[in-house]
Amino acid sequence: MTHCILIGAPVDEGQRVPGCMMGPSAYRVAGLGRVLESLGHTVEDRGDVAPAPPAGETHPNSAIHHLPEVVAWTNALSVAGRSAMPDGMPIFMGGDHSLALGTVAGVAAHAKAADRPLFVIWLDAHSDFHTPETTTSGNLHGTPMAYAAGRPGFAPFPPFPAAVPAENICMFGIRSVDPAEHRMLQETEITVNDMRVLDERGIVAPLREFLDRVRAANGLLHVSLDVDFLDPSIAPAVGTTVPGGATFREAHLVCEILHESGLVTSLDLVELNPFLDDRGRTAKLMVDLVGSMMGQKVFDRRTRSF
Ligand code: B3U
Ligand code: MN
Ligand code: MN
Repeated sequence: MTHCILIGAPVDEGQRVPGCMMGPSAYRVAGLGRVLESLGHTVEDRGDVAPAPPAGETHPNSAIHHLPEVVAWTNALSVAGRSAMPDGMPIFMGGDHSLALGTVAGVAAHAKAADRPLFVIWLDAHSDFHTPETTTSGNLHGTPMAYAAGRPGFAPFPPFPAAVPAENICMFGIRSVDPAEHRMLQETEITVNDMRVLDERGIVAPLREFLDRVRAANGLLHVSLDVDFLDPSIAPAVGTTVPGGATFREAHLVCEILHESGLVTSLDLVELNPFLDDRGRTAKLMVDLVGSMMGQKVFDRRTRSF
């Protein structure tokens, strides 16, 4: 039984398609809390985080938009994440992926204080490995993984508490990487399980390899689930759809294996744009996936087998 702490992060400023601010409400309406309680967990909804007024930071890269707002969210979500970690498992209901600048920072600060290594699984079509210097879209939702990995170039942001070592980062589902991200990723030891890898090897073996490393290191595990990890045919409610995503069955399998590992200690749900949804279908699928990650199963193989 886990104490689940729901934290709303209605961040919309990290990209340009308005609507992610409605994400936390959609998760509540779709019954995220009820599903978790039905699985035997306790649920505490801490409401939506309110950032401080933006302070006016600037950056020489003129493509960047809403920098002061995203810095303010980063500070507020980092505090919310750090203070939730000792009490249970924070589930951050986004909000676009720029919210992970703050959530991973908060979780990393906690991991440092607890003297435990932090591991991150990035379930996403994109690597989100730009820095404010390299982004050409100016959308800061394309930067949080580079911030957490300790890449230089994040001067307007607070210093990241304890960079996540490259060997502790694993990306799944990647199928859209910009040239600058590609160059930077090739300089690191980050595991990039792009769609080519998943098509050839399946999703189970690479996931188990990573989870074995987390277990061996007694690590904390942060999962960042971007809606666009999923194929747009099953999850249309996202601003940047990329064809060729994870299927319904692959996504549930990932979540079930994450549950069985018992290793997940924090979770981001990002990029849901309810304004683009088809009668709540994507919101409901995301809630179902969290259910699988928290113990929902069709058949309990520990007690009976076919
Ligand atoms: N890499 C591109 C596209 C992108 C990243 N994350 C999303 N889209 N959702 C960029 O804008 O940085
Ligand atoms: Mn993303
Ligand atoms: Mn994405």
